[in-house]
Amino acid sequence: MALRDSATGKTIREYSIDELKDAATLMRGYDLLALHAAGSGHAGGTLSVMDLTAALYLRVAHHDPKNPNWPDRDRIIWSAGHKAPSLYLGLAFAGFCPIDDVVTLRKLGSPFQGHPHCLKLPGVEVSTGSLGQGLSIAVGMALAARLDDRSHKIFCIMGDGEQQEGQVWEAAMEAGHFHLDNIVGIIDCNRLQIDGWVRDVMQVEPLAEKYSSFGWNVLRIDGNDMAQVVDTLEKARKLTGKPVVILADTIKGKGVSFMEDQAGWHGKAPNRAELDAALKELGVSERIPVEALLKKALNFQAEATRKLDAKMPHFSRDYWWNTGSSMKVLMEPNRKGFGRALAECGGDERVVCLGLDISGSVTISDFYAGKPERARRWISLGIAEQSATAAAAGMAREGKLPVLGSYATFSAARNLDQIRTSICYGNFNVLIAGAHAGVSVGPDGATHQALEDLFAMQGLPNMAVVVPCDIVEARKATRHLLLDHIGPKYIRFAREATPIVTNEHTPFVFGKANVIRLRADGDNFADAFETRLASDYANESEDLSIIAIGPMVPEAMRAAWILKCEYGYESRIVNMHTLKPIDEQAVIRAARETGVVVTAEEHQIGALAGPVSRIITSSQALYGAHCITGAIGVNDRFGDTGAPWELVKELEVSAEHIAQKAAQLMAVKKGH
Ligand SMILES: Cc1ncc(C[n+]2csc(CCOP(=O)(O)OP(=O)(O)O)c2C)c(N)n1
Repeated sequence: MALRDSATGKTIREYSIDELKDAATLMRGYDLLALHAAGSGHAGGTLSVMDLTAALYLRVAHHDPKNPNWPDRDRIIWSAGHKAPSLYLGLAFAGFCPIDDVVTLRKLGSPFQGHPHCLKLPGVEVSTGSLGQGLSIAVGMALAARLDDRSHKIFCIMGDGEQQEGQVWEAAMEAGHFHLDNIVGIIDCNRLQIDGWVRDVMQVEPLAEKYSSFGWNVLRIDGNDMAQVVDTLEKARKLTGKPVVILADTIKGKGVSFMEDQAGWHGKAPNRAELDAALKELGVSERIPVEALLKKALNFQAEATRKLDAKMPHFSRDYWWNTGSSMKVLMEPNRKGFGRALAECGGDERVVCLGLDISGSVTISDFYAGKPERARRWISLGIAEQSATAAAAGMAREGKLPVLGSYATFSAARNLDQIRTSICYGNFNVLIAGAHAGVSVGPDGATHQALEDLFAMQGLPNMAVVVPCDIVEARKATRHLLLDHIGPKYIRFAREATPIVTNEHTPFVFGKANVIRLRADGDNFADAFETRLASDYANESEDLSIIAIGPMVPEAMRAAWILKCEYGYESRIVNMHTLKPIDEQAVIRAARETGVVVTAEEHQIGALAGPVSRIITSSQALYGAHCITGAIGVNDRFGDTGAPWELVKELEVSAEHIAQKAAQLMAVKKGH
């Protein structure tokens, strides 16, 4: 029986099947409430897996909430990290943490991060979020248990779409090879993934035959039938000689009729009306203190906001986006510029877009939306970034123009060796989109925030790297890279809406920076600036330069406004949209003509600061010249869970931080 007192070995509480059913229903209610309070999260998959969660945490697994690191506890790994709220509710109902606290889900500073973080919450075994890694971790834990002569079990919860990741099968082979009978894999077979039905995106069945041929015991059950779930988990504990996998057939969105079997509810949170309807249908409206918990969430948020604002650099007034009556700006996500360009240029018969099960939100699906004649050239490869990358190389070798994209962590990090060896080494013509990059994917948390991708991409020979500053530039850059640039190419963009600061007439020349100058503030933020190609720009002997990439360009423009209003300083903003090949002349001129250079990147410091520093320190044209430099970016830390604009502040990549740094450097310059 679960829930043990690790000191005495006694069972803390015995749950009957009916009590477990009831707990699972209540957990579903708390889950939806937490998602509603967060405003984001994964409803479908957390509901489908809730019966398994309740059975595991409250009855089958041996663990002690008072002693989360008890060496003989069973380990539960959530390879499907996006189902984190189910994990949190399993822990909370078992007594590891207060149930009410889960309502702070996905808020800045909450231990209930968008994806599980083992350093933030006791009872979370490992941090997950990048699909396909959990079973390998289970293999490692199982081998360690064997070396230590311990008899605990390692449960690993996965999704059926997740089975598309090749790493799952490497781990399955290892577990079979080593006869790791201390592993119990659990697959939440709800038959849906993000882009639709698993069978349509990339068939994974027959899973029973696959696991069995890899040397596993296979048990197939109705994963929403509590009696079967408990029976099977208890049986799995006892089987010896081979690892066990439980194929649990479930319904995505289980328990809420309008969410059941709906792909659209994969990554969505209910609004208030939907929450009320769901709680009513679950029959838990009266059992959950909804209003009190929503108030708790609001208070938690208010405190997080207060702390964050206290940490921000302060000026004589508020310059934040759209807070004043003038300098108004429109915002749209850069990713939409990528999608628009694919829609416009996709008529070229060589273009082939590869789906990685996140097609709508990265906008790659715009390529074929409303254009059935392109359906043949839209090829879904499922959640399999590594194979897709090498497949793209194969297509390029045959004269195609492949495009692939996902969260930048998955399209430019997980598959790095494939990009390096299969694509770049052969100089193949492949366009890779690093979507949702930087902090813009906020509440998903650090696992999903690519803050390192540019190091690798710009470090690869033959690779061109472009980081557009807004939706308009993203469209121009995509068009250029796709049709005019031959070779490996990487475009990086954000998910959140960011300011639109260029227009159709703004120059965009690959490899050539733009210089942006504040002319006069007015009603419209973008109109207050003038932009020229850096090579056409005549020196105005500004006080300082800010060299920026991507969404940091609008921040740099806002910093220039702050610096002008607060100190009277004139700033030269250099939009270095093409990070590689970098415009060396624009850097040399900024350093020589202004003597102060601040770099600004929404990335670990160095992707931009590194090349700029190299140019400043090693260009003959600057020998003997004075230049004071500073860098704004993420300072050697992981991201966090929080709203995107909160993270801009938390990770110190706002205009205010740029302005503060520039003012410090100006004080040094004046002291010379
Ligand atoms: C390596 C990786 N690629 C892509 C994603 C984005 N992603 C999150 S959930 C998901 C779909 C998962 O489908 P499935 O395993 O069937 O889970 P369920 O439907 O039960 O939520 C994807 C593609 C990710 N988290 N990790």
